[in-house]
Amino acid sequence: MKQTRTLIPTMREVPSDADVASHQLLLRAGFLRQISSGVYSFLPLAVRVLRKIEAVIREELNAIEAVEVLLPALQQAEIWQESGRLDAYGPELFRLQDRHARQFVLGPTHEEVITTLVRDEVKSYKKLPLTLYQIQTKFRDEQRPRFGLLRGREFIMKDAYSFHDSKESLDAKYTEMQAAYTAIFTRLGLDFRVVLADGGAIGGTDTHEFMALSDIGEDTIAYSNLSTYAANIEMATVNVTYEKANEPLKDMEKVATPNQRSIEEVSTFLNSDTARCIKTLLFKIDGQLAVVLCRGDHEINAIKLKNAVGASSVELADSKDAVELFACAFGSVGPVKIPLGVQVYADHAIQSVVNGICGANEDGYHFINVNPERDFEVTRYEDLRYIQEGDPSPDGNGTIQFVKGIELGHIFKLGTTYSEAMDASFLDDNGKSQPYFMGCYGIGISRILAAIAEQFRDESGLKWPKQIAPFDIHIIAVNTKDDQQRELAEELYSLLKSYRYDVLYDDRSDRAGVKFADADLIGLPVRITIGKKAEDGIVEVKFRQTGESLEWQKEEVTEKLQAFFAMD
Ligand code: 9G3
Repeated sequence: MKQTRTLIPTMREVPSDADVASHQLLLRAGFLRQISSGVYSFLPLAVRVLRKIEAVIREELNAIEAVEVLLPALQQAEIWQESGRLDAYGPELFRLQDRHARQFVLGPTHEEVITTLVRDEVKSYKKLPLTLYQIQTKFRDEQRPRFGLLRGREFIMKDAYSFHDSKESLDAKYTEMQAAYTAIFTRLGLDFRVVLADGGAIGGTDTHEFMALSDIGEDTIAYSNLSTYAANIEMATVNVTYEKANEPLKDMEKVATPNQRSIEEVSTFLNSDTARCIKTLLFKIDGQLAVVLCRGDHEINAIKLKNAVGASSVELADSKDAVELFACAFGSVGPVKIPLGVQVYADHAIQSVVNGICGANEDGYHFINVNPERDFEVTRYEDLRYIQEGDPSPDGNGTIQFVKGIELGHIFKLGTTYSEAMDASFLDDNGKSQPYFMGCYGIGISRILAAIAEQFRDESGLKWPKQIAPFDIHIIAVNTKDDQQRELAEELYSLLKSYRYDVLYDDRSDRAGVKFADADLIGLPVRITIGKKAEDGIVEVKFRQTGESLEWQKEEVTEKLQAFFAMD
């Protein structure tokens, strides 16, 4: 490709609204342009990278007998009504009407569409298992689109759905898919971790996320420093045996704590420490008010609470609920003498509190020497707190560290949740109607583009791994007015194309400095510069990943390039 014939609008200046380095570079290197918040145009260089990423994904999915389809983005609301999700999702779901005022949504995902298709076309166990996938644009009206492609409102996803006649068949496919994802992310050159995850609104039992490590990742991964344990902090289980302090129980006392609100203030005021405090939170669990306790030095994880009590909705109560129920402000609420019928859920660590401190349900007062069971009831003890750095790893091996990650893939075992909701079933070998067991598996393709740009860059620009670079080689003639330089550049350009390399030839008449700066920004793996030494048939070769520069005779270029691209 000649640069004068394509569209690579590089920019010197750093776009002010680009909030992460990868997004700045993708804009400056002429890969992307934003047309509205969270909506982007992919320019030629970006399309070439997307196609190479998609090729790796297709290879690995086809290898596990997944079959490609292409489903509509425009989905009639009726099937979302059937699955019960039309009202479950709020403003994030793009809704529209057709000319006859019929309701549609722009697909944020495709469980409803694919289940409807398979329900109509696959009725016998003989046709199972069946895994269908697509590479398709998704629409989600994010409240705060940010970080460029990492959180957009229109993005490209590979989504796969598998249908099975048994849990065992689903388990087998899930394992295959997990291995295929590991192969994909490894081949893409990403530094990633597979982590245990929470299924979120979509439910399902096991689910794993594939996280690219990055400081700008929105997810926090809790991993062991000594084992392969890694989990999204949302669901990382806490496996700690708490020692009860062996001090004698003292009589509970009410003490004045004027204007002391937070756990830190109260523990300091009482010359104690946060681990002796009992943090009391009010939650609405399926609309019902409940008291949730954790130690003062811990935080309640609402997702764990939701999963532990099997609720469909869990949210922090607001202060007026506190006043109504406890006649005091949030900061003074405690578990002692609470209104009858209010459930009390406590994190396991509460059992280790001896002579603790808690709110007295009276503004400006706290109880001291409070002891669980003696002074207050607990309905159930559960693992409700966020894991913390330094906690023992749940697998008993090593201690927990945190790292940030960008979620690039997420796989789920849905079981029969969807097929039952949509009455999607097959006839088993006894002729009995059974709901399919289903799995669903997503990869954020446009997100991968941004994650690779985030992981592979330096101060001068992008550094594409060679397996997915938009082009393999960048050819630059230093002075296009010099016949010898231009001729050698064009000779090499056609020679390398005949060797099936993807070649970008900078045939612009700009100054050499501009071309070099652009080449560093764009970040192709190999740059061949034809300059003064053209007369001796010598070219300069620079490798973008390492910055290494060499001089090659023009006759040895193809052989040496072959060696470079053959290395893994
Ligand atoms: C919606 C909206 C946003 C959503 C969903 C539905 C996320 C939704 C979860 C999934 C699950 C899997 C198949 C590929 C892998 C992920 N955001 N999810 O279901 F209506 Cl507005 O998409 N789907």
